[in-house]
Amino acid sequence: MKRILVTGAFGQIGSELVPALQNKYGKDNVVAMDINTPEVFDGISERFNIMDKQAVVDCINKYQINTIYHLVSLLSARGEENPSVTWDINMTGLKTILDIAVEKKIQVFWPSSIAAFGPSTPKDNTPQHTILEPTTMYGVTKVAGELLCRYYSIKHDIDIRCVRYPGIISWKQEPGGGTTDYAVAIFYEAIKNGSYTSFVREDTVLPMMYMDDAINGTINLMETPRDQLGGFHAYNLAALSFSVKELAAEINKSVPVNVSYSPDHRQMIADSWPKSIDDTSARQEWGWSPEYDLPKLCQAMIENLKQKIGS
Ligand code: AKB
Repeated sequence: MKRILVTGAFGQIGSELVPALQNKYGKDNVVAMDINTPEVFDGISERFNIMDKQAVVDCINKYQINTIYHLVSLLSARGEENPSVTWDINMTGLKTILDIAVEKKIQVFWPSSIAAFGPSTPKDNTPQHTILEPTTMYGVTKVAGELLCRYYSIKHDIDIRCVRYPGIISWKQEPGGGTTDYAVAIFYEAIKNGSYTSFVREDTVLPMMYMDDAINGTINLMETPRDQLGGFHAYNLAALSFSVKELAAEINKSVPVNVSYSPDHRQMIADSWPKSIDDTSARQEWGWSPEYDLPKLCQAMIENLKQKIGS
């Protein structure tokens, strides 16, 4: 029986992962933890700071947790506002979880990101094994986190699963503090105002993924028998890549949107990341296969957001 803890449960990914896990394993077997929790939530929630190790230990003991999805993280753009805090939250939180996982033999999921790559990484069809020289503190914590997970999985033989998410596009919860946030914000602004000012250039191409694919892939990876995987990998995960101009053109087919461009400091971060990803290992080892292409993604975003915010 799985007894699951999701940290960062009310962020962009957690808000959709928690209901998916509740559906699969039952509401009584999923604990949603975050530093802020909503007043109304259909399930078990716990509110504490990931830096409070005793609170993490108490929660794991209280619910006899055997699986953790550790999602707490400051993202790339916000991370640059206070790199020191970003290091502390992203790395101390992960180390706390890994230390407890060793003691209690807990299975762990931890998200890395395309932010682990940097300007010296090959930009097209970026290989699984390649140069990891990021230029953001968020990226530094992703590379260090991957290495820490690898170390713990070898040294202590704990079961850690890890993917490098691209930008995730979703409608339930807005992302906060990421560089790829423009690819979500454009939908909100198109529906609300018919116009959007992009903080990256129109020719900026980044790897992206619809949330449903991210959730299905994450749960599938965690469900794959360990001996089927070729040792520890932070798996490259691709779905689609497009420029802001191409995204705007696709949205324009159903919702008129006038896009202007005013690149800011986030352009440099976007320029340091790959344009497309080679995810052969994930496809071969655990059957990763995304369903959403650009038209399907835009249709899902527009239909759901129109219902959510009205138009
Ligand atoms: C960000 O933009 O910082 C994140 C990421 C790619 O990890 N969405």
